[in-house]
Amino acid sequence: MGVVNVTPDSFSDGGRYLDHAAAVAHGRALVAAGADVVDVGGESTRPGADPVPVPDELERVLPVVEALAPVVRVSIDTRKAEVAEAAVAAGATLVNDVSATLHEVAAATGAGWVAMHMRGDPKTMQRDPRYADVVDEVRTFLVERATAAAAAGVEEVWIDPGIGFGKTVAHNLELLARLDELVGTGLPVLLGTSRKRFLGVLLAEADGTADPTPPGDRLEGSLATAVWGYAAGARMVRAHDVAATVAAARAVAAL
Ligand code: PMM
Repeated sequence: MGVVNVTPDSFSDGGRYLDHAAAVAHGRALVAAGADVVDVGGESTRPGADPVPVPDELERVLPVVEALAPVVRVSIDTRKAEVAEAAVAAGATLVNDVSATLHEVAAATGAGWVAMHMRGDPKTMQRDPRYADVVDEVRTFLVERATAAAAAGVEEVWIDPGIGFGKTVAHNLELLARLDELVGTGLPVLLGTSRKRFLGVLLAEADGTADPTPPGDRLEGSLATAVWGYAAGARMVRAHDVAATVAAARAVAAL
């Protein structure tokens, strides 16, 4: 799953694809690089981000969804029912839902659905997140959400641990180390580690630097965790660096 953020403020590519033509060209480039799905989002979910009003989000994403849907499977990355509905009407066939609340939209439209785990909302989620057992809590939540979606009639349900969404570096590492417990639910797992901050922290530690390595320099960590995820049984990885991730995924598949 390649990422097209039509936002001014996403942490790794904010502002680059706010222009529709640039976003569509980027989506096409991701397809050429091997993406099976292109995930279009119009609201940044980086920690501390402000919500975007529905009309603005629609204006950002709909032309991009429309242009890419004939070329590739499009998922819509949103927390809003109105945006998910309109994007599916424009050709998206997967609702990538970081709020894990939109299964009714997927049921009503026939789209697939990704339930991602997040603690709180992007504005507050990184304020001292705590769990008794992060993997148990995330798994229990996702299985409950997936069961509700299946009962509502959604035929394609993915689960995603939501790396970086209300989690410390240690929580993220524990979720990755025990990813097999999510895979063991039998539900297909989507994993998004690409360029995330915990990788910046790990890479900086490895370099002996105090500040996290910047998002554009986190490729090695992104690839290492994508390979780790595929090896543990994740079925899809959400990535910014698609060509490298596809090459790595092919190597894992050969094994
Ligand atoms: N991460 C981001 C946005 N959407 N969706 C899913 N399903 N999983 C993720 O891990 C995820 C997501 C944040 O990254 P971005 O700002 O680069 O899009």
